[in-house]
Order: sequence, then C-alpha cells, then structure tokens
Amino acid sequence: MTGLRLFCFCVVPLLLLGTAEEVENPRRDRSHIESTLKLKEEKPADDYSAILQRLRKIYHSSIKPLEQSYKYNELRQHEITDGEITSKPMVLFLGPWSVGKSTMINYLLGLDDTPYQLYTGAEPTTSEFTVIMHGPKLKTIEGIVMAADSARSFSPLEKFGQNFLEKLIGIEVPHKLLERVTFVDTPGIIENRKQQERGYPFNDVCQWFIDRADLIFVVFDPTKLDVGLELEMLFRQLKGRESQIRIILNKADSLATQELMRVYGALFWSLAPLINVTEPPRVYVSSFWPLEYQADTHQDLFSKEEISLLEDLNQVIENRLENKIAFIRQHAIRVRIHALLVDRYLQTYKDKMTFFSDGELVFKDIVEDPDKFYIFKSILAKTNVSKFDLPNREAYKDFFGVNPINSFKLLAQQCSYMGGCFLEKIERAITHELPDLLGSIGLGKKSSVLSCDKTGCGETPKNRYKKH
Ligand SMILES: Nc1nc2c(ncn2[C@@H]2O[C@H](COP(=O)(O)OP(=O)(O)OP(=O)(O)O)[C@@H](O)[C@H]2O)c(=O)[nH]1
Ligand SMILES: [Mg+2]
Repeated sequence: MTGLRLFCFCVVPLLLLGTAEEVENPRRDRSHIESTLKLKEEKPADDYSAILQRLRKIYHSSIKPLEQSYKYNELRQHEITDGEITSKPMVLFLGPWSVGKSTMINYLLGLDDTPYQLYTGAEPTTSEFTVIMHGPKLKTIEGIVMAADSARSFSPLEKFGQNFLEKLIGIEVPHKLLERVTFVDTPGIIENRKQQERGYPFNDVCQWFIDRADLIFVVFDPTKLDVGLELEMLFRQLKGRESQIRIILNKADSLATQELMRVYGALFWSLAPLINVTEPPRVYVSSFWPLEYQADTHQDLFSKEEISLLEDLNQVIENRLENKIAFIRQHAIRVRIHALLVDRYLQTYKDKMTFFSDGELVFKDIVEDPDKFYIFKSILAKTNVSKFDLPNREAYKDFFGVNPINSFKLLAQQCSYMGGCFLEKIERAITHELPDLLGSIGLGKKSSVLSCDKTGCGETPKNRYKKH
C-alpha cells in the first residue's frame, strides 16, 4: 500500500510534467517546423527525375564535349558529375566556432537526445565536414567511401587529398526533410589559427561547398562577435553567391534587447565592407535550439524569425529544379567563354607565327601580355560576354603552362557532319534547351530569366533574395 502511495506521490507528477531534464529545460513546440516545411505532405510523384534526366542529357550532349575539348576542368578544377546533376539542394552552415551550427542542424532535424545527434559543445567541437543526408537507416559513411562513389555528388572532393577525406564524413538519417535537402556542417572558423594548419586546403574545400550550396547560413554568436582576417577570407570566398547567403544572429535570447540591437549594428558595420552588393543580405535573429527562449526577451520576434527562415528553406526546396537548371546554365556560360578565349589565343598564335619564328617565344609573348593582342577585349566585343564573367588572366598562364597551345583545335574545326559544331550546340543549350526545360516545369519564367536575347548569353546579376 505504501509503495502504491509512493508511486502516486512521486511518479505520477513526474509523468504528467515530463522528465526532470525537461522540467529544468523546457522545450519549445516543434509543430511549426513540420507545417512550414510541409513535411507531412506527400509530394506528388512529379516529373522531377524525368526533368533531371533531360538535364543530364543536355549536359552530356551539348556542354561536356566543349568542356573536355578545351580542358575546362584544368582551369577551374570544376567538373560536373552525374551525381551533382541529380543531387538534392545543399544547405551549408558556415561561421566562427561554437556559434551553434551543429546545434541548429540537430534542432531542425529533431536529432537531440537521439543516438545520431551531432556533437556540440562550448569549445571548438566539429572537426569534420559532415554531410547529413537521407538514407533508409542510420549509417555513417567514411569520406574515402563517399569520394569513391561516383553516383554521389561528393566524388570530386577526392582532389583535395587523403588528409581531407579523413576530415569528411557522411551521416545517413531516415528523416523526411533530408529526402528534400542535404545539410553540410563545417568546422568553425578560428581566428587565431591559420586555416592551412589543418593539414588540408580548408579554404579550397569551403569554396567547393560554397560554389554548390543552394543556401548558405553564415551563423554568428552575438556574445562573441569576432570579425577577423579568417572571416574576411570567408566572405571573399562568398563573393558571387550573395543571393544564397543568409546571416544568422543566433543565441539572440542570451542578450537583453538593447544589447542585441547594439550587436546587430556592430555586425553590420563589420560586414558591410565584406559584402559587395547594394542590397543587404537577409539576417535572421533568433535562437535556433530546442529550448524555450529566455524570459523577458523578444520571444515573439524570435519565433517569427524562425518561421521566416523555415519558409526560406522551403522555398529552396520548391525551387530545386529551377536552381539546378540555372546552375548548369551558369556552368555552360563559363565553359563557352573559356572555349572562346582558348580559341582566340590559338588564333592569335597562328596569326603571329611565321616560317622563321620560334613558336614557344611567340606564345610566351601572348600569354605574358594578352591585352597587347586584345584577347580578352575581342571576346567582350564580339560575343556579348559580360565582363564580370571573364576568368582571371593569370589563370591562363598556368593553364597554358600545362596544356600546350598546339594541343587545341580552333572552334571552327570542332564540327562534325552528324553532330554539328560544339560551339553552336552549347549556345543552343544556353539560349533554348535549358530555358525550354525550365518552361516545361511550368515555372513560366523561361523567357525572362534565362533567355539570352537581352543579355547576350552573359551572366545577369541574379537577385534571388526573398524577403519575408
Ligand atoms: N543560448 C544558446 N546557446 C546555444 C544555442 N545554440 C547552441 N548553443 C550552445 O553553444 C555551444 C556551441 O554549439 P555548437 O552547436 O557546438 O556550435 P558550432 O557552431 O557547431 O561549433 P563548432 O563545431 O566548434 O564550430 C553549445 O554549448 C550549445 O549548447 C542557442 O540558440 N542559444
Ligand atoms: Mg559544430
């Protein structure tokens, strides 16, 4: 009888209130995450994969031949694999150490207190690039295995060396959200430590992820705002990806409102010179973790900000095909410019060569000072290429150092009776095939966004900011 009474007095109240830990650290309701990201909705089996297959076909038939013929990969070290074409949108988390990146991923996926939550802590914790993706059951995958599997979009990472692959890890989690996006957690930036000390090219690896991410969350902790050289370097790398950047002022409930406003101002003051766009990036001010916001803070604002961020994420999921097509088209534009440039170098070389000249000296002269021969200018003038898309001149010195000019053919000679000309094919892909593919997914944006009529196939400054 006494035992039963004890059960009633001690256990029942605890059962009603939850565990002791929850009483101490009350958790916030998570239902808005599911509803905003529409996780319960079964997406209709749309023609998603059919469109990706068509995209793959356009890439292989119209873009890749030119890319290979002019060794584009050796200039930019960028090749597109089939895995990359069919991959899910990627959300990248960047920022200083201990700002709450891993905690935020745990929170969004509801991984807290499960065996597969990401390791978090007040000291620098994440030391690996961690790719969190969908899988039928929980599984970790070593970096070397991920890189060896060409069906995955991470195989190009192999080029960063074995040291790096040891710092790459994949986690497969059976989560609804991961059926639509892949998250990438990164080691935090440490200001007083040079990134080179990590034993692998940290900045190059970051750049690889930055170039491919559909959404880039740069997270800050308002209690230790530290904008130093390493962060400056990161923002330099983010150039050109401004429309994917979202700044997060995390842990916002740990400061009083007035202090928070001061930090907000200070953050913008420090970041303004680093972000080179007229429109400021979207900043989300909130506390992205499962615990209840601290009392006497702007809880209402924080929960609204969180919903805005989720809507933003949802938008990326819904636009994934559109973004993928735009990404391939942007790549095609760069490949085309590269091919035009190599063609121009080659043409100039042929023009300057006489029976008595020394080929090596003639070409050295051209490579050392391409402006003397109007190489870049002529590309701009003749083909309506945007000057912002022209690659770095210096890169061509290295490029031709490894690839002798004689190993290339002129564009005019790259035609076949059956297949047509490489240049025409890539131009058709940029002006018609890719915009038509976009039109076929019913977005109706084909002419305005992707037509070359107005831009002459140059890259237009895109602004895909979404304001909420
Ligand atoms: N008050 C508060 N603390 C947080 C919040 N998010 C994370 N933290 C705490 O901040 C510390 C660092 O969190 P992590 O998630 O490990 O940070 P990180 O950015 O992944 O750090 P690195 O992996 O070292 O780069 C942990 O002690 C967390 O409990 C938040 O929203 N509010
Ligand atoms: Mg971490």
